[in-house]
Amino acid sequence: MQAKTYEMDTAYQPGKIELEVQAAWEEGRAFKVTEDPDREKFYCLSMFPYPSGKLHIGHVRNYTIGDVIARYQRLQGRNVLQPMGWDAFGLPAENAAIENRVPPAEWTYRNIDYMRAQLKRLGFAYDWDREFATCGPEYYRWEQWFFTELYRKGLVYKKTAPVNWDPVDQTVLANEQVIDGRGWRSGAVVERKEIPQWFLKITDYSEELLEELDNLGGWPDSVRTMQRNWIGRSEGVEIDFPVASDERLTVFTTRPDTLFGVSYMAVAIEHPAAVAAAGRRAEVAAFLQKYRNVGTSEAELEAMEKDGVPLDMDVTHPLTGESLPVWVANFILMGYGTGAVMGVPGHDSRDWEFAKKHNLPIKPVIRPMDDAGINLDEGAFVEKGILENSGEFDGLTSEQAFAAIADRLEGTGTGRRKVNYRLRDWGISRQRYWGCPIPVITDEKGRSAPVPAQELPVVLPENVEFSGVRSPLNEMDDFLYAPHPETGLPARRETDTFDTFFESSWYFARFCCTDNHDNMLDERADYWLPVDQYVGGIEHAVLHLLYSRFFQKLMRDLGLTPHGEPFKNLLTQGMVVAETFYRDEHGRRTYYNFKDLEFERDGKGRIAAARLRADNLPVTIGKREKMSKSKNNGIDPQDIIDKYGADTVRLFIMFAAPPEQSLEWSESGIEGAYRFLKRLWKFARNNYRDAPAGASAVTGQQREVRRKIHQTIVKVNDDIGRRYTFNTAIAAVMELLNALTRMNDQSANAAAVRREGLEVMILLLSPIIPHITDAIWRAMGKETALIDAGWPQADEGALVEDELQLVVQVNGKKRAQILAAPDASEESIKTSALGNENVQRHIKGKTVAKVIVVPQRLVNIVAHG
Ligand code: ANZ
Repeated sequence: MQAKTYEMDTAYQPGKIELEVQAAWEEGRAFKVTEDPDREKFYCLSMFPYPSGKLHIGHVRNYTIGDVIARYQRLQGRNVLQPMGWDAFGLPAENAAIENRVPPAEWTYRNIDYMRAQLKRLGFAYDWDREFATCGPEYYRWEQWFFTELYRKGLVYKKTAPVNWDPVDQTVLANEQVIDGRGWRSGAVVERKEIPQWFLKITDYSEELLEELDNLGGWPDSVRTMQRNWIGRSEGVEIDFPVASDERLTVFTTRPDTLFGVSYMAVAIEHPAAVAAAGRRAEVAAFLQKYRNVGTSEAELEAMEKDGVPLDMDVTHPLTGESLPVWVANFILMGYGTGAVMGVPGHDSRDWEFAKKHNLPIKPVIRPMDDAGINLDEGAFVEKGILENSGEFDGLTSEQAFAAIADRLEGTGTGRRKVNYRLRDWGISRQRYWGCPIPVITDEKGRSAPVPAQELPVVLPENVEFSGVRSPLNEMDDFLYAPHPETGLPARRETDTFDTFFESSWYFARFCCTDNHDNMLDERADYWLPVDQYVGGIEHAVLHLLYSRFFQKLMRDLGLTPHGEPFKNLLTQGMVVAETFYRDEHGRRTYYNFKDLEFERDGKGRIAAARLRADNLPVTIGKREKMSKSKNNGIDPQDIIDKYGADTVRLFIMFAAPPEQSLEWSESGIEGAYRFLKRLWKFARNNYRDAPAGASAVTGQQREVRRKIHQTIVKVNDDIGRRYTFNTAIAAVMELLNALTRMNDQSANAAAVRREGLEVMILLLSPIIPHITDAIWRAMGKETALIDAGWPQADEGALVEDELQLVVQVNGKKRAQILAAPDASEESIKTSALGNENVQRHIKGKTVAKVIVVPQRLVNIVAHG
């Protein structure tokens, strides 16, 4: 791109210059990239948005951070890819469709158009040629194809799983549509219903997903820990408790050392033993009925009162031969381990609660290492310790006993060591319309088959009457019926769609080759992947990031890419918080938005009091909280852009806090950012015209300011490139602007220093405030476009301190300090040290035997009397 000089306007007019600069980028296709094997690549990606309607402040923060990193990397000379797209399937489109009677597709595309314009207005350096929405068949056909490949590899299976069922609307509800246990529209009590659904075998990858976390050094530790906990690897033992002649009840335990403390067994309500007993005993049947509709999240189970009833069966302890009762209990998960546990009330809190409630024996078998007394009447002792009441195992530590008991059980064939994972296979079926159709056909006899590749995509009909009660697909015969691809019998298409996490699990790879209509990925993905910097919200720490890692491994194992991990570095940005304002009236709290309030501020610009404009009466100032609809403390970023321009918003966001911390929204902060841009503009206007080149002969203050310019380069480079502390980088440039402005020397040399300073500030700030810097750069008559001008290099010569202070010692005692140029000769330093007045006094009448110069530090004079 050719730069051209023009006169700078007197006033800073962000609205005008930002649109001009954006038009120039667009015309020059400034952010379009292609693969270049000779250049180091940098793939910078921000989590793509759901097109909900308009950008919220969280998006703006996320995308500004990503854009600053991308632009910085480009100035470093890297070949930078920064794409953008739309995570476009999902429930809100269906809800909006019901409310406004527009098809979800129409609503979605309209939102995309609006939000795209907003992103462009913010000046993000995206390669827009790669844009796609996941609801487009050219995108989702590849995930359908991918699914059918996984199907063939045996990584997909069907099994029944519970859903929320609304008995009035006769439909499945998403978790968000269940409010206090009732359907959001009908108000009916929601039931749990088991229906067949599709699953991906993510558990085949548990070990790899866990192990490779160790290599993700560019991820926050907190995210890696969350993933580790989610995968939840447990080493334990499976133990068989004989029931009758050849039946047995198997449990999984991580504490085989407590085996002698078992006083009962407990099974989940879905466990076959419980189901069988329910057929025989009404009490059991009633219990299962009672808990059938209760949620099964671990947190819910943990919080519930521990309830249970005895079954009509006993088991035998494999080591003591003792007979133990079997109960069904509401806190056992069918989906974990074997769905059955051995109850050890002395050493497990849940078991203790249960035993207390049902009067089961509590037996101590572990005592503390330090022999501290324990009281099992007050609670379980859950730590590891020394075994007691455990026969021949008495006296062993818990660790020793784990091994000894596991060996014994393995030896007698009544148990085996086992590693369990908390991670479950991924249920990908959603009973929703606005999603990617699952490409499966099932014939009259219930035989399912994947849709053959040449018949893909299975296109989701977009022009639908949407009532919201049931997926419209169920009424569309054209969509529904097709012959079975293998048996040829009449068959029906799957009407469920993929979980929308399916689309977001591989979009980052598709950005590398959006225009390939013959393959899901090609060699361009080999070039760009992995993503070098991923930026997004911490709320995606577990699912999205885990599924993406899983998909990357699947793509690798299908031979689509050599890379096994998708994201090399991960930055999770903090939230945006703001004050809340409310009134409590009639037992209800009403929150008020900034827009509707008048403020009184203290000397520091902080809000001291607030009144509602409508009635001019005070409102209470609440805590700072995450901007949200429920607290009514959001601001619309568009209002701020319209008023101050994109650069002010970008500068405020990057200046107010380091990216991972929460950012406090403040109007005065915005105004501060705006004032800085006006000062920068003014300084530029006074100094942008050609100045005499080369400022080598500078002296005194000029030299100091020049040193500051180059120190700022070093600092900003470290702050942006390594530490990601953009706020301190900006602060350093603000100081530099102050120093440059203060230098009111009118000489040609000083003008050259100011002009050099201006050029450096423009380059250093250009990733953050790309419009104003671009406009000034062009006014300066630069030949190369700013985005390709290259990051400034500090001039080592300018960095050198003028004179160094050397300590002068006489016989080991400090007697003086002298100044010397860093490259001063040893002789001149000696002469200067010996000539010092105070030194003279101390060597008076003595013979100088030796003068030792430690370069740049000290001079030691040895003198004898
Ligand atoms: C006996 C025991 C004694 C246990 C003791 C703990 C402490 P993690 O670490 O999560 O793998 N458990 C096993 N399967 C379960 C299920 N389906 N639902 C609920 N609880 C289940 O924990 C494994 C422990 O959780 C197992 O070890 C079992 O209780 C329980 F002093 O067995 B333990």
